[in-house]
Amino acid sequence: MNEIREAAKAYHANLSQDEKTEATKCFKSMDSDGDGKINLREFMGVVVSKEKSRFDYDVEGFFKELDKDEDGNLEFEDFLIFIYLSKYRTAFVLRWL
Ligand SMILES: [Ca+2]
Ligand SMILES: [Ca+2]
Repeated sequence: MNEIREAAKAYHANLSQDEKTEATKCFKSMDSDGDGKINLREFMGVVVSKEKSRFDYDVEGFFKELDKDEDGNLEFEDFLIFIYLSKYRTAFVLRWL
């Protein structure tokens, strides 16, 4: 996971301002209670409804992998990995899960 984390950070650093805004918007739309973090319930709500075809597996396990500090919430940094993986490494995600 550390290698992917680094890649996701580099990916985010290279995004245009518009794309960064888009990523932030996406994060905020998933954060339905607006506390600046995404908990498992919020994550599952979006992933299971919108990405059912691609994420029809262990969403909870995936969430735990993303949650580096294991506090039960995805911070924006964790969320970037999700964006990065879902955009560019879908095949990898499927294998990993
Ligand atoms: Ca939240
Ligand atoms: Ca966390």
